[in-house]
Amino acid sequence: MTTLSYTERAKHSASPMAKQLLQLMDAKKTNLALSADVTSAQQLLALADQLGAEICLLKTHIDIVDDFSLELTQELRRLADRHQFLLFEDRKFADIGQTVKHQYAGGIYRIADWADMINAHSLPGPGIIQGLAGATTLERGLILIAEMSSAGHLMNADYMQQTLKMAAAFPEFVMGFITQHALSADPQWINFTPGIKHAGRHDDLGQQYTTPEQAIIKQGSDVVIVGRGIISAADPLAEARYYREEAWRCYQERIK
Ligand code: S5P
Repeated sequence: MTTLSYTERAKHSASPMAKQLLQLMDAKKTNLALSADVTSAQQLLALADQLGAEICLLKTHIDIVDDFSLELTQELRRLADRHQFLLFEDRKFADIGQTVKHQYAGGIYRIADWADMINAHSLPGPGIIQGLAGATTLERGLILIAEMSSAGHLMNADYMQQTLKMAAAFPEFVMGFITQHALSADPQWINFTPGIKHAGRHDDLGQQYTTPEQAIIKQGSDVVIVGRGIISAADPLAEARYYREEAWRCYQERIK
């Protein structure tokens, strides 16, 4: 794990989108990502507007929105610009390059047009990265899924190290990893960690939770991704502020 600040690390990164996120986190003083897992456009926009000032990233599952339209994505972009956060579509691509190219740039969702970053499984091999990288000429970033939060996943230590190697071949496009712990001390890689909650150890469907402190200080995570811990709370804004302050305090302590 690295003890450099995000701004220092931006200098080590070959990925323009990683640089942008690292600089944004220090400038805005937030390393909190909101997982806005809601099923209506109105709920998604309301969360983005209400919590936008607290977060560096809004993570979407655009395909769970019942009343999806391209206007929704345009509205999200406007809110991202207004509140200064980036958009991360959690699409978890997992196919051959030729297929993911179309899934990313085309179809109903046209993800490449509006999402700053997306994620993908490394399982199919490097062709998936080449397919995604070649799908758009816009400045975009890719996060590789190295280690999941769910109980019983199949990603062992060897899989994680192979994922790291795969990323190293595409440093301009790959920003880092979805992971529960830092995979290397190399400061260029951003570690994004879902499965974060201060109370409650798991849900009924295999999700396992860890705290911001455990993730950031002990495991070397850089961006904590919080979903139900915020959006299911009685007061989502108060809860988002709590996670923001706690995650920022942990980052400050780590780089001290
Ligand atoms: O390993 C993972 C990877 C991801 S991207 N575990 C996860 O939970 N996620 C996503 O993070 C998941 O799809 C969901 O959108 C979010 C966690 O939500 P929460 O409500 O459990 O915080």
